[in-house]
Parts: sequence; structure tokens; C-alpha cells
Amino acid sequence: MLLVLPLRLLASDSSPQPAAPPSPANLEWWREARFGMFVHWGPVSLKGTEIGWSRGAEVPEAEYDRLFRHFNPTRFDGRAWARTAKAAGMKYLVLTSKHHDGFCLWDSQYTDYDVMNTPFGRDVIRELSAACRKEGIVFCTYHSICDWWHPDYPLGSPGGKSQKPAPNMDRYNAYLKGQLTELIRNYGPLGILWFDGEWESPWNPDRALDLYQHCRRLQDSIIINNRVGKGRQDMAGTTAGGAFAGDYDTPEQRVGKFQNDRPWESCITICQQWAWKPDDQLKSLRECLQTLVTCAGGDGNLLLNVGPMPDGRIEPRQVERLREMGRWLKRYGKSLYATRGGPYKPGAWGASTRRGGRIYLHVFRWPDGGLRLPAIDRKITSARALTGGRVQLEQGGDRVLVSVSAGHRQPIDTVIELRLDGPAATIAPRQVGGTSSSTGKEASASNVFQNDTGYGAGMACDGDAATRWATDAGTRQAWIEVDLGKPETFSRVVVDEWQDGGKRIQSFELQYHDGDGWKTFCRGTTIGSEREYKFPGVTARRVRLNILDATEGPTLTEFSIFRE
Ligand code: FHN
Repeated sequence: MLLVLPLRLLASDSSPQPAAPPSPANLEWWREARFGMFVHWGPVSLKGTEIGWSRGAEVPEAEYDRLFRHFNPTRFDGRAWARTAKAAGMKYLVLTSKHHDGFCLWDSQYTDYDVMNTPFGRDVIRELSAACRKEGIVFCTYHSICDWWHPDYPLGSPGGKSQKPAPNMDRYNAYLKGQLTELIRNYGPLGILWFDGEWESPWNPDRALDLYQHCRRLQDSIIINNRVGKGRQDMAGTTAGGAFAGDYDTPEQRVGKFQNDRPWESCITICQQWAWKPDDQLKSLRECLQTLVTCAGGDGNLLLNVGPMPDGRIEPRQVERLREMGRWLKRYGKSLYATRGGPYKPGAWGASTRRGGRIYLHVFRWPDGGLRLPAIDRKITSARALTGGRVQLEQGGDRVLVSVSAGHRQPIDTVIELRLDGPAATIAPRQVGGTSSSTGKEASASNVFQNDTGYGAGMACDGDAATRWATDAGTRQAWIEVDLGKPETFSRVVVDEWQDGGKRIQSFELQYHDGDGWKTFCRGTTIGSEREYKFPGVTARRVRLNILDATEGPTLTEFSIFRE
């Protein structure tokens, strides 16, 4: 796997010799791991509000910054956390060493705003990193570049609504590098340095590159994500202004799109909030497993987040959900671990993974006549349903037809192993399901993000899941229209909503134009990933999705109309 580095990282006689990026071998343990535990924890768990973001919002700043004086998680047990991750089938654990609120979960020589100065008085990172190593879990840390607490960091709250009276960014940068030196030297080796909080104005690409090189020189095997720089991208393959983009991409609260030329990892909460929140909504086993499978099918990892309680325990219901995932992975994990994504790209149907001469199909939804897949240039020598039942397989012409009896179609994921007459890696990735009749057609919209054609309506009708139509921040209502070029009869529409930050669309209607005006043929509320709508055949040339209410600027990856 070629790790493409921005030109500015390549050796040049003017700049200092950059530290080398991690070797492909160092990335391999992580790519093969596929599944990790994210942990957002700190004194804010006493309030049950969001870490960092509730400081100065639901919780007055002064009150938030005093919480550490009451932080005494006496039931914290690093071994229990490590064993929970292991039982879940997770291979690495990423803990917030310091979030945007500035509180440090280790014994830092650079500040008293750390866990040693709480009633608890124990070094959480020392205990947890040791426990992880005992359980064979790779220990990693999340570290926020922005620090709304530290007097030298210029901004004091989300969006810089409050400013520090006498900031000193150079001094803060030294503090940041000093603490990272502590973490790597005293608690390492670390698997990953998961940076965050890079988006604010005080941070810049030069500091990012310097920090990347600093950490890499301390431990050359460490993997560093794209949020060390201004390179956070929505995996459209471009980075803002050529900024530095670290070693891998980090789509958040959504499954990344298929991408097998640069590593990526979706970070998603098992509940709704990153930090612990009483009675937060817990994701179902179905959503958790299908999210993991779809990440692996897209050639990415899943970092699934838990928010431990103020007493130090991970909520029992979250532990149980993770145990259920672990039980499934014990039986079928070989279809995910150490595989690569594809060759069939993920979709509403499911996903596929591959290793050696095998393809693993993960079928979430069975079409009536069985799953029809595009042909591949390898002969399938056998097919076996790992989840049980006999596989009916037809390979010929332009397709591969796969089915199992209704009684063996699993409610969450039917796993089928196809054995080939050669390596699966050479098969080019391909979409499943015909191209829609809206692909490539004229599209228009009531609003486009900063009038940037890179986010125009056509991006939702190009059959490319890596591009999207986007609207301006704060947009609550919008429409996107497709001109099919001539009247067509269609009975199925699939809408794939881009979901960074959750499902934004709250209500919509699907309409066709009958020459006089727009007529509604389908209504709905939230949409999400690859949502399919079926209805009695409609014949029309112009079709639109009319968004009546959205929480934030609606954005679609694909708006697909399928002729009957
Ligand atoms: O603001 C943080 C948020 O609290 C959380 O830590 C997520 C995890 O990826 N990152 C930032 C939002 O992008």
C-alpha cells in the first residue's frame, strides 16, 4: 500500500530532513486490527454533559474547571476496561489523554490540572496502558491540539467566543510538545497518536508538520492521524489548501466511503454523546455490527467510542453491547480481521472483504431473487455460508447470483465465503446494483455550499460515493432536482445522506413535476445511509427531493432514481 505524502513532506535541501512516515509494516498491525475502542473520559462525567463542548455552555466555565476537585472514580479498573475491549474483539484502545477542556489524565510535570491533583490521585494512563499491554490490546492516546483551558492557548471556547487575556502560542506549542514527549516516553510505545482540535485559527500547517516530525522522532513506529494538520477531509481525496494530512483519514460519526489507496478509520459513538450521559441512546447490535462490517468493506477501521461513568466504570449496558459484538466476531471475525475491502463496494445490500483467494460477502438485505453481483474475472470454485445454510451460486455472463434459503438469511449479516481460482486482490473494486437512471443526468439545487461546484447538485448524481452535494451552513430547507432528459417510469429511489454530525434531514417530500407544478409521491422524516423508498410507478422527467426541515445544512452523497 503506497502511502502518498504531500510534496512538502518529501525531502528537500531547504527544509529540515522530515522524519520518515510509518513503514507500511507499522501500518499493517492497525489495518489488520480493523476494530478499536475509543474512550472519552474526564471530570466532566460528573455532569453527564459533553466533554469540552459543555464548558461555558451547559456548564459555566468556572464550574467546569473546578470539577476535577471532585473527580474520584474509585471503581476505575484499567484491567476491566482492557478486558472489555478484548472481549469485544477490539484490538486497540484510544483514550483521551487531554481533550479540548485541557484536563490531563496522566501525571504531567507541566501542569497541576491533571488527575494526580484530584481526590482520586492515581495515574489513569499508567494503569490503563499497563493493563492493555497485559491483555494484548495496543494502547493509544487521543490528544487535543486546542486547549480552551490553558492560558497560553488564545481561544477559550468553541468557535473562539471567548479569548484568553494574555495568550502565548509559542509557549503553548512548547507545552503541547512537552506533554506529548511525556506521553510517548513515559507511557509508550503508543500505537496511535490520535490528534484532534486542529481546526481553530491558532494552529497552522507549519506547526502541524513540526509536531508530526517531533512525535515521529520520539517513536518512529507511531501512527498519526490526519487531524495533526489542517488535512481533515471528507475523503473526497483532496486536502484543504494542500495542508498536511498525517497518516490516515478520520471520517467522524459516519462510515467512510470506499477508499483503498489511503488508510482510514471511522470514529463513531456507541451512544450519541462522546462523554458519558445518563440515559443516552445506545446503538443497537445491528447498527454496531453493520457499521463495523461496512467500514471493513470500505477498506477502513472502526473506532467505536464509550464514555465511562464518573465512578470509573464503563456502563454495564455498553459493556454488554460490546460483549455481543465480541461473540459475533469470535464466530465470524475471520471475515473481517486482516482482510482488505471489496471487491464489491459497500451499499444498502451489505459489503464485501477479501483475503488471499477468498471473498467474504456480508449480506444485510436479500433481494427477492437472490443477490445479483457484477461479474468478476476469477472463477468461484466454491461457496460456503459461514452463518449456516446451503449457498445457491450461479456465475456466468455479466453476473454472479448468490442466495441462501430464507431460513438462513440472517437478520443482521449473512456471511458467505467465496473461494476463487486465484488471488482476490487483483479484482478491481465495483459497485453493486445497477447504475440509476439519474446517474450523470442534469441536476440543480436551491443552494450549493459557497457556490462551489465541487459540492454541486451533480455530485449527488455521479454514482461516486466519495463526492456529495452540500449546502451552506445553517441551511434548513433546500431542494435538489434531477432532469432525466425524457419522461421515465420509476418506482424506487435511494437517498444516501452524508452524516457527519448525525442525520441532518428531519422531514422531506419526493416530488415529480407534471407540467403544471410539483406533486408529492413520497414523504418521510430522517434519511441516513442509502435509504430506499419504493412506491407505485411514477412517470415523469423532472424529480426532486424537497427538504422541508434540517438541523444543519443538508448534504447528500447520492440521490438515485431507478427506472422500473
Ligand atoms: O470536538 C471533538 C469531539 O468532542 C470528539 O472528541 C470528536 C471525536 O472525533 N472529535 C471532535 C469533533 O470533531
